[in-house]
Amino acid sequence: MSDKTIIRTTCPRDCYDACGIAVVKRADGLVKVLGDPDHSVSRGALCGKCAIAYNGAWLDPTARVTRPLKRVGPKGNGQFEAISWNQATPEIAARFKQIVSTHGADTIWHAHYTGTCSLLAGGFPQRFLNRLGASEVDPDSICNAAGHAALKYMYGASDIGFDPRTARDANCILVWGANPSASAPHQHKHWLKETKAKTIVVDPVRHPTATAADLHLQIFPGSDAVLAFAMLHVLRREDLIDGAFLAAHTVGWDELQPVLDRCTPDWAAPITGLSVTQIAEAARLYGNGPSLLWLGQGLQRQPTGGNVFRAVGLLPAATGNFAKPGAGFLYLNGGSRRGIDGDYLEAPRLRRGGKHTISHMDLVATLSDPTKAQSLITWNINIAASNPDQARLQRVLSDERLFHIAIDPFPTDTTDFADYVLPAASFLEFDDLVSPYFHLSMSAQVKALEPMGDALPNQEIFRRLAKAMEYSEPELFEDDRTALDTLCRQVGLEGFAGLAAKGTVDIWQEPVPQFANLRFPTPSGKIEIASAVAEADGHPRLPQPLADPRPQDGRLRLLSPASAWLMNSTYNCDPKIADKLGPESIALNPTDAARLGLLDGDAITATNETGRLELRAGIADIVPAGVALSHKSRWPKLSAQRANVNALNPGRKTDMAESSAVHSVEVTIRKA
Ligand SMILES: Nc1nc2c(c(=O)[nH]1)N[C@H]1C(S)=C(S)[C@@H](COP(=O)(O)OP(=O)(O)OC[C@H]3O[C@@H](n4cnc5c(=O)[nH]c(N)nc54)[C@H](O)[C@@H]3O)O[C@H]1N2
Ligand SMILES: Nc1nc2c(c(=O)[nH]1)N[C@H]1C(S)=C(S)[C@@H](COP(=O)(O)OP(=O)(O)OC[C@H]3O[C@@H](n4cnc5c(=O)[nH]c(N)nc54)[C@H](O)[C@@H]3O)O[C@H]1N2
Ligand code: SF4
Ligand SMILES: [Mo]
Repeated sequence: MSDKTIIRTTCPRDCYDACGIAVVKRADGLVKVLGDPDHSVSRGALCGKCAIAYNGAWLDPTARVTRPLKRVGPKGNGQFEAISWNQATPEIAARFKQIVSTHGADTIWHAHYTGTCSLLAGGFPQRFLNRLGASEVDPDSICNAAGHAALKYMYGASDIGFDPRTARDANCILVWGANPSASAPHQHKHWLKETKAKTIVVDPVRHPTATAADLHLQIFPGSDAVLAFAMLHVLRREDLIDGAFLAAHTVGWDELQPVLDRCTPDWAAPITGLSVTQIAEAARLYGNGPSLLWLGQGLQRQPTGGNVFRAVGLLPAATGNFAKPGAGFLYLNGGSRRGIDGDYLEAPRLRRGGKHTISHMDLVATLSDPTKAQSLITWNINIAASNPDQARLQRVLSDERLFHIAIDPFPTDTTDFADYVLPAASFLEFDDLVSPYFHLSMSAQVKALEPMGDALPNQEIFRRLAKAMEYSEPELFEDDRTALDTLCRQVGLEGFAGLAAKGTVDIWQEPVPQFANLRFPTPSGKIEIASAVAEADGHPRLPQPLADPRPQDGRLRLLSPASAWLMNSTYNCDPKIADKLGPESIALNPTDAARLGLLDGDAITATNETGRLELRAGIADIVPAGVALSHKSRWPKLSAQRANVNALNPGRKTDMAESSAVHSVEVTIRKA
């Protein structure tokens, strides 16, 4: 008998990669979490952060929440006593029942997002929350809702992307406002390296993917619509437009012509901070298709992020980059495209009344109003680290009046504020399914270890809450295996056991062309360059060649995108990850540093009307003059200031879908 077993599973983080994992368990109890050598994405190596944290904090009972906890100290202090599930769920249910009868179920809010993107642990809890009648903080409003809204106006869908395998057929890959080197490490390392296509990156930050590209356009943030219009101007001038495609499959191209006439590269260059030559070169490379366009989520976190997406989204329409190999755009590939039935998973029919929803940008105001909010359930989320207006959020979470349940595998800043903390099992500890949002595949998350202590998967926690509430609808109690088999059948697989044996399967044998039948799910069935629906919603009929005004009075525009060593705020509690991160820093252009009299390593204070943060200056020309960079979402409680970069984020909304415009934050920097 072998002295080790290997269990194949999948990483369910909110990551483009969805790596295959091999968990090696030795007879002496030693566990190693490694990249699956046979998996087409991971190819034997996890990313740096997971290689550390999955073998560190995730396996360390002292780093985890392992028992249900009840608060004994003031909110925010993280003082709890361990209790049993048999005590926790009836006490929570009694309080929920009281709130429902006195204030209404809609004063119970729940916020959830990226903790795990596996289907059951990410979706099944909605069955209970629907039955309860709880109100929801719109998850996408902290991340990518503006881009979804814009693409729906134009293409009718935002979750149908190109099939990444078709990169072999592309002549050009344009990565616009995404940073695969951090947010999709294996696409950076393999997918982009192995293509014969010319690669272009449009990003204010010279990150490793930008450095490796054939052409990097280091654009000033918030001016992307101007660049897109100038590229279209060049494409039209040089006869690289697909007129037949435009005539057959789009509406509104004609209306755009007078605008395009004036959008010359000469006009765009000073606004974007790019040269005329760079703009023309990008247009020519993209025009020499077939071309792929990767629309990053960072790109739309701008005050006019919806407009930016409509403007950049014109490029594949004008060049006919659809329905053929090597062509298309990708924002993300959603589950429904594979046949996953979201209504089955989340059972919205269990809701009796209407559903109240707010944007994350309105969370602080809503929680501050007792007529609107009596209770908060946070699961799969760490709002005290990830959300804007951090100081005010911490204050409202400190209010004894707000009955707060937090569910997490780790003791985060958010769980510190809760009345009850419920221990979530980690992805290594239960079966589930992963529907990757880059590749068109399906993967099994397979239980490799027993849950730590009393921890339970989210879905089981909500089953227990449903029982304590004395609910009786069978959907609330459906077991994991039945649900997993049902979901597998929806995507054409026999069942979970078969998928688990394989790990990952491609849904289609060959790459599927994007919008293969050239019918777009818009009202006209065509790509709506001019959109009456957008107009009816109060937006311009056409995309606009707009740019944000540059910061005034010496202020800098502060970008806070994904860090290569964190997954949002997750992993920060692992000491080895904390070492990799080092002191919280801010990258400044040498011109700005000289103007401010700063040397590399100086302590600085960043301030604005929302807050202040002490940081260490890192001087490098990876950002243009006028722009600063500090990566998102450290654990506030690990710093003396009890704050991270979101202390400076006012929670400004985008033009569409009330989403986060976090990359529009402006700060004044001074030597501390
Ligand atoms: N300044 C700034 N802020 C940002 C952004 C930015 O670009 N700049 N980006 C925004 C974006 S894009 C997003 S998506 C949000 C993300 O924000 P969040 O969704 O809050 O992401 P995390 O901070 O990682 O918190 C996820 C929590 O879920 C927990 N978790 C992991 N697995 C499980 C599980 O199985 N069950 C349960 N119950 N919990 C689990 C983790 O331990 C972690 O505490 O942050 C936003 N915040
Ligand atoms: N390692 C790691 N991976 C992650 C995450 C993480 O926190 N860490 N988070 C996950 C989540 S929730 C998400 S949503 C994705 C996000 O992953 P991405 O889609 O890559 O988004 P961001 O990291 O926010 O930003 C990407 C790039 O947008 C650039 N950018 C900012 N403003 C502008 C602008 O005005 N114009 C242009 N052209 N570019 C701009 C930033 O400089 C940054 O390099 O990553 C996921 N993967
Ligand atoms: S976070 Fe992404 S890159 Fe890292 S192991 Fe998970 S799927 Fe792979
Ligand atoms: Mo996100």
